[in-house]
Amino acid sequence: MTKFSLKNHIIFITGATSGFGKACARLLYAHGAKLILTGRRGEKLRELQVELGADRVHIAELDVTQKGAVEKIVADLPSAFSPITVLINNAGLALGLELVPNCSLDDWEHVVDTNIKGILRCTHAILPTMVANKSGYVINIGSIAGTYPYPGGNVYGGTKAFVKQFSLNLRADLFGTPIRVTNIEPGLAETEFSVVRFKGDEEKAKSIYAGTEPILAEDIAETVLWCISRPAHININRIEVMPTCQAFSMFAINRSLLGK
Ligand code: NDP
Ligand code: 8X3
Repeated sequence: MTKFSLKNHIIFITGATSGFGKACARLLYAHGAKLILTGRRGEKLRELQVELGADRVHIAELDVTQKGAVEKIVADLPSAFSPITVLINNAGLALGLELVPNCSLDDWEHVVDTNIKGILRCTHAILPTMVANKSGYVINIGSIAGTYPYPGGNVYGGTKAFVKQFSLNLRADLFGTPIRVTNIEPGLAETEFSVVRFKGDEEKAKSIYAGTEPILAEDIAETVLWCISRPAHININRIEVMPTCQAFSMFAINRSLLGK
């Protein structure tokens, strides 16, 4: 089978320093794309640029919580890396797994600033050029946590529900244009996600995946590639991806209330 070519694509990835974003960078590069790789950790970006080669990789340190930062990166792009044809809104995080009464407001705000406002900032900065060029694709990385509640998911799940609905609403607003929008919603996946969630506690992070065969970052990169390689008349709205070892559970029922 011939390899799907992304030769004519310039792909902007947020959170390319790790996990899904890094795996997307490797796979999409292998298919011929030019990449704009972003994240806060400049050293990781430079390593990836050295690994892949600077001819088709532009890197830019970006903290998506910073207003105006994306606009500056886009304005400063070398002409060979413009216009952006695919935006992968991947940067995101969860902080903690505490129940609501025990959560930190600072953590909540950080997660909202990254997972919601980060996507808004990138989309607002990059989408208008796609519309003007009548060409483009926005891929958002949501989560099963945006559909299925679980104890400790609270604000993280709320942000991913936002990402899901925003993705669908983008489709509604882009009706009549050829711009495509997809929300990819992974389940249990082993990346740096849990180390970040548990604030550097590697043992606790490891315990999340113990005895499981989780999604790998490369699996999500393949999903992203599959979406981009659909013909132009096909839009994948949402994809929910779980490892086979994960499924749904019963509703919780409190049976201790009788007679109280
Ligand atoms: P990782 O922690 O491995 O990667 C997260 C990436 O996001 C890093 O590259 C990090 O880069 C970047 N990032 C975090 N905060 C910011 C910020 N403020 N500005 C810019 N970049 C930032 O986790 P995953 O690869 O698993 O996560 C990627 C996405 O997938 C997230 O949106 C996550 O919510 C989602 N997801 C993850 C699942 C999982 O189980 N792993 C399942 C479902 C969805 P840096 O630190 O260098 O800034
Ligand atoms: C990450 C998956 O189940 O840890 O989005 O929320 S989960």
